[in-house]
Amino acid sequence: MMAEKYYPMWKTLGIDIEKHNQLLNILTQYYTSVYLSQKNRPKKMDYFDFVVSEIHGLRIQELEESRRAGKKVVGAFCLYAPEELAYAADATMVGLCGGADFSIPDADAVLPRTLCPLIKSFYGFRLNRTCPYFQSSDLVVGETTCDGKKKVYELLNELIPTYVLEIPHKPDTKQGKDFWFKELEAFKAELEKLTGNKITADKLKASIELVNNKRKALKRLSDLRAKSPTPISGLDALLIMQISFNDDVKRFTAKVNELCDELEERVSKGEGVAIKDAPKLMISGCPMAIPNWKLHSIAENLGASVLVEESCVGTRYFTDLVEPKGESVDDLLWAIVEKYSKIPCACFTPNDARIERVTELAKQFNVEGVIYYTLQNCHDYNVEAIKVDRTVKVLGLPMLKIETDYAMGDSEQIKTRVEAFLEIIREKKQ
Ligand code: BJ8
Repeated sequence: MMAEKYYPMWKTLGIDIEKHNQLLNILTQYYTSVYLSQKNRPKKMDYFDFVVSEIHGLRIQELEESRRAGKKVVGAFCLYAPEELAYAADATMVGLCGGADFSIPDADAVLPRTLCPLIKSFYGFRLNRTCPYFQSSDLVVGETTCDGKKKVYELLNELIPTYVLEIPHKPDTKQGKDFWFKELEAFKAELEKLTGNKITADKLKASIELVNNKRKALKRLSDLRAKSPTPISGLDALLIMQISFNDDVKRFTAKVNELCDELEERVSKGEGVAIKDAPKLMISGCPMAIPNWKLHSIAENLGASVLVEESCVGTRYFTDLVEPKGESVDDLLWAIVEKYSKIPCACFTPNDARIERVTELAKQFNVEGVIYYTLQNCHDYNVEAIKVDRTVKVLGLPMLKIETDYAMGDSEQIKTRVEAFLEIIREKKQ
């Protein structure tokens, strides 16, 4: 990216240009070494490479142009932020930065050190003004999923208007659904106030279709990864999922479908990316926001093939669609309630849906091992590993639990552990 041409825009947004340049240099080098060194990538990945190269440039320019035309931008961190409502209010929803170690020292100056890196990372990005998505957002929408996020949103609200959705922790019960319906009504009113636009049934129907189409395209991509040989690397598929939270929805959906056309051709010709007999893995656990590519990169460089992510940056996002059973705004809100209450996040109790999901995915993708990925100090995912491990054992598969942060300091140690894990899978195969 030619960074200089964006300086005036970044300055207007209040970005710390010098610090931001440091971030861009790190990202460019990391991306080049992790992504551009891969062999035999699908040609249609060109688009996604381009999006990454312009993720702080052209995409922000688009958002700023839309803001000048009167549209609002709503930033979010969680799958529980109902993007259908934002689009129905003619706002744009974007994912905010929270996947890099870069901003953590700034957060550490304020927050307790023993917090999950995702939380520290996003708070640090707002403090150090190097995330243009934060700087472009008119409103941030948070959620009461885990305690760490919930409390840090209070502090974030001192820096940028932050609306917090209260999430029922038993979302699949009647009380949970009734509660969530009321929260959606309140959020709808908040969005109407922010944008000055009324959310009508027609608008909501259109936005549900818009987002459903995105989810369908991602599901199509995911299903193609189950083919043998798999036509795309886990790293590339992860990148597409990560970009899905920032790119324009319509364009992104079209580009994912174009990529899937190419992958279908690859499948019909028996062309794949993984080496023959590569151990087939599922990664299950905490979300991996851009540029968190550490685990995929280690596993695939050691000859494994990551076929599926049971994660919010993965199957939890696209497995279910919003399926309206009526035409009124209330009917459509209830359809959103139903869909969102099926997201199996470890913040919920009990979270049996996740256990079922892991089982289904292990079978669909015929995986030979599961790497359980948890961020440090994420109690929900850390504790839920015990139940997932039991389930994976019943399936007769090995599981490796990796607890890590965003720093690269433990890469060698993780590499050694993944190497030993892949050896177990290879021996089992023989
Ligand atoms: S729906 S997984 S995106 S909350 S890793 S910040 S849980 S301490 S991110 Fe998540 Fe929504 Fe759930 Fe998905 Fe807290 Fe854990 Fe950190 Fe986490």
